[in-house]
Amino acid sequence: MRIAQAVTFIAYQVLEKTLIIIPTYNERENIAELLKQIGEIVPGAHVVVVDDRSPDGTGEVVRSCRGVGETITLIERSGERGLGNAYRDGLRFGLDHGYEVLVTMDADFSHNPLHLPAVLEASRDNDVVIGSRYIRDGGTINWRIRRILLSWLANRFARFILKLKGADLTSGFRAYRRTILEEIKPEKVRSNGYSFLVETIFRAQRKNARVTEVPIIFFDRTMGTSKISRREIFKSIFTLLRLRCSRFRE
Ligand SMILES: Nc1nc2c(ncn2[C@@H]2O[C@H](COP(=O)(O)OP(=O)(O)OP(=O)(O)O)[C@@H](O)[C@H]2O)c(=O)[nH]1
Ligand SMILES: [Mg+2]
Repeated sequence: MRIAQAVTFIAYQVLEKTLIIIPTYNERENIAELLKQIGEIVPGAHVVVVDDRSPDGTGEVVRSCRGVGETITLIERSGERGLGNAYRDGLRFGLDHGYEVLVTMDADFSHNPLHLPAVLEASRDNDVVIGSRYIRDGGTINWRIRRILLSWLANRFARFILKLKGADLTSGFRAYRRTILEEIKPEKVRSNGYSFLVETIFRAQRKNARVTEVPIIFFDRTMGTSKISRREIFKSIFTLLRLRCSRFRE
């Protein structure tokens, strides 16, 4: 299946300059295998790993992977750690290097690289594509009840407070066309955690972006450690309220 998909995508990848952005913090058990699979599934795509100087040596592992310096770039961030900061730097890198389609995905195999072809296909005529757990044919496997509830609540809350359209507004598996990112301007997205994802959709919707969802099956991580904290959850609630009250026009 993988090879068939790869062949289908070779022609497409030649036409569209695609960058896959992977934020990492302590993902040494996952990152090498993920990079290998991405290389097989979408051989024409480039990858940037945005690592926050993970203490477990994720950066070292990336440096030893095949393709580094050619199709794979490692950004080692300094300064304040955070998922939002990593997304911002990765997206900025993609815009500065002329990529047309910029994909974000997690390093822990929750986002199966086999979904990449469908996500990229949908990005041809959409500004933002969300890999969605909550539409027909999407789903979650292995998720603890606490995470299911949290995710459900976060989505409900975002839809209700910000009037956003979409079933899975907190999914980090996405593709953006460069034109919409140029309008949104990643550095203007202020959130620095998981709410970065909600804020980008909020801003995209304000720009009348074409947003679509494609189904994904989300696997809970089996290796490495979780970074979502109670503090992060409270910060996300605050972010939604901040966005609701904001009157920015950009
Ligand atoms: N660069 C960077 N990456 C991060 C940071 N926090 C999380 N990540 C990465 O962002 C992606 C999503 O984080 P996860 O920890 O998997 O978050 P989650 O999926 O909500 O929760 P779990 O899967 O239960 O851990 C993974 O690739 C992480 O390595 C951070 O502070 N900096
Ligand atoms: Mg995860």
